Amino acid sequence: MERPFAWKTSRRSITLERPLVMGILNVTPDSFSDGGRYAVVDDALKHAETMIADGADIIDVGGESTRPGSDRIPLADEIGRVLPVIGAIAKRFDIPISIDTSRSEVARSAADAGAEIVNDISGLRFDEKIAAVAAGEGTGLVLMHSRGDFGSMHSQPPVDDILAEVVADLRRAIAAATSYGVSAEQIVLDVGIGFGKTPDQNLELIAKLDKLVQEFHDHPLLVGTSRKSFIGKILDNAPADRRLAGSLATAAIALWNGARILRVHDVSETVETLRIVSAVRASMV
Ligand code: 7PJ
Repeated sequence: MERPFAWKTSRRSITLERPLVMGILNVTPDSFSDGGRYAVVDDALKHAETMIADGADIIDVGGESTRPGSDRIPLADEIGRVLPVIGAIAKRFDIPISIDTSRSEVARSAADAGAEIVNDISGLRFDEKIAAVAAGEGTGLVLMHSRGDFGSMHSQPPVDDILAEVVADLRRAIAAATSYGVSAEQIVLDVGIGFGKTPDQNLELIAKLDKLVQEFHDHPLLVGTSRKSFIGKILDNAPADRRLAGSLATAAIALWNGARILRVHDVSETVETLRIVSAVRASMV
């Protein structure tokens, strides 16, 4: 029996009775415009508006790329990129905003500017004080599984039993969050597709997601497969802009296997996919 959940953030309680779509909003310097701050914020607002119209439930704002080969950017640059965008979205729309960061200073500023969820791809490994921010501000907290440090995240030697490793590491992350006073209702877990896993292990985690749902029955699961390279690998090395069908297939399977929140680039297509999966699911009873 699947339990309906609610996710406690600093601004509301988000119901998880139906699957939610988290729309990805990357805020990186715009190489096509003159790079002015106004252009960046304006583009981000338009993108957010489109995703909301398409049915996004949460907007995930990120200023630092964690893709393979990316370098860390200075803290001030990360804050400078995301803060104006978060402020502008929070002022214009009543939609939960999450900040994709693994730095507590960014998390705190973002929360002050209106972000109500902190999405930490390091699961508190890079900066444990993220948990202090989540506890103090009452934000939602996504603890994602990853391996290695920022530079070595995508080149980790594979482990034998990825499921066991994810379970053990997420348990540790929950314990760390709890020790700072973060409550269970604030915490959402994520297997971290593409972070320190082989392509086959990414597939295995999606296939066996139901085991993690059972294991962590107190916490909703978020999954992000959108346009990731393991999809391209199966599809004859399709580039990121040819991975939509693959992304939708994995979103459908993740939902079927118990994921509650899907983090995606293509919101309208994902919303339609999830509606169909939910309809089939509902006909089982
Ligand atoms: C994820 C993320 C993910 C969560 C990124 C990309 C890489 N946050 N941030 N889960 N991936 N929670 O989007 O390709 O899978 S950045």
